[in-house]
Amino acid sequence: MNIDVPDFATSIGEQQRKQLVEDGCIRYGRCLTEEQLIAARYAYERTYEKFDPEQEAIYSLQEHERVIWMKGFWHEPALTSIIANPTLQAMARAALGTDEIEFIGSILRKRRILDPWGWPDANGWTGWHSDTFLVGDPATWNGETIAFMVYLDDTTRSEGSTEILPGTSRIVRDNYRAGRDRNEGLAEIIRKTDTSDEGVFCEAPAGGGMGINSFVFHRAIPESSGLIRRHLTVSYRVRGSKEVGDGEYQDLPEEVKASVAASMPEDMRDVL
Ligand SMILES: O=C(O)CCC(=O)C(=O)O
Repeated sequence: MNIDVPDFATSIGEQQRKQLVEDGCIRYGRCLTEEQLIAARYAYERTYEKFDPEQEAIYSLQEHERVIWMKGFWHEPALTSIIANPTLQAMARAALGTDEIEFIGSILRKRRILDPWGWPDANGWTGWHSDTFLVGDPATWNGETIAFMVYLDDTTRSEGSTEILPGTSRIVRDNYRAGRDRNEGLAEIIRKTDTSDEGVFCEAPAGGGMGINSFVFHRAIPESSGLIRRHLTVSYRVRGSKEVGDGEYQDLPEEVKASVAASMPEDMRDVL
């Protein structure tokens, strides 16, 4: 596995900072201890055990994916405490170019793996997209968002790791700032990548994962292992930036926020 940030890093080197800003993607080694990882896996399973698509807190983004927003697991400290993770926070500060960051929200995801699937099952959609919906108005733009997937199991291409399109973060960010069509100039890159095996795949060990900014083109690839890819996504933005992101943490009642804070060491709560 090609990892860009070593296990349990608490600071980010210049090379990695540049990669985060320019490529908009990083693969990191373990940031959870074995004990934290085991606790998180059981909390994940408890959360999905209660899965109910009718509940407000829990819904599905796509046919083959069940997404649980933080409202569905705020009472699980093994999951909420990951917001305080020193490696994630160091990478978020480097990616966003400031120490003044804030937590936006967190989700759990589970793919349905009842049958192998491929792009034809997605009505021909190749899956490529960026998350620019998370970025504020370019006129008042003062930041962007970074989302980390923390893997609960070793994740390779066989488990359908995310694939990114190198170079697209810079192109989409420049288009965005210049007020052009955000996807201008990407068709050729997508065409080439879709016909080659040369993609950049975000493989990482259990307790590690990957981070992507809001601009980089990425997609989830079909899995072949028949194993569920279990992960938690944790997102941050520049503090005080326009109301961007899912607004989900900000929407939680104060008593819930207090409980989330209580799951984190006191000196790591300033992202809340
Ligand atoms: O599940 C993945 O690998 C990609 C997730 C994704 O596309 C997104 O969060 O926008």
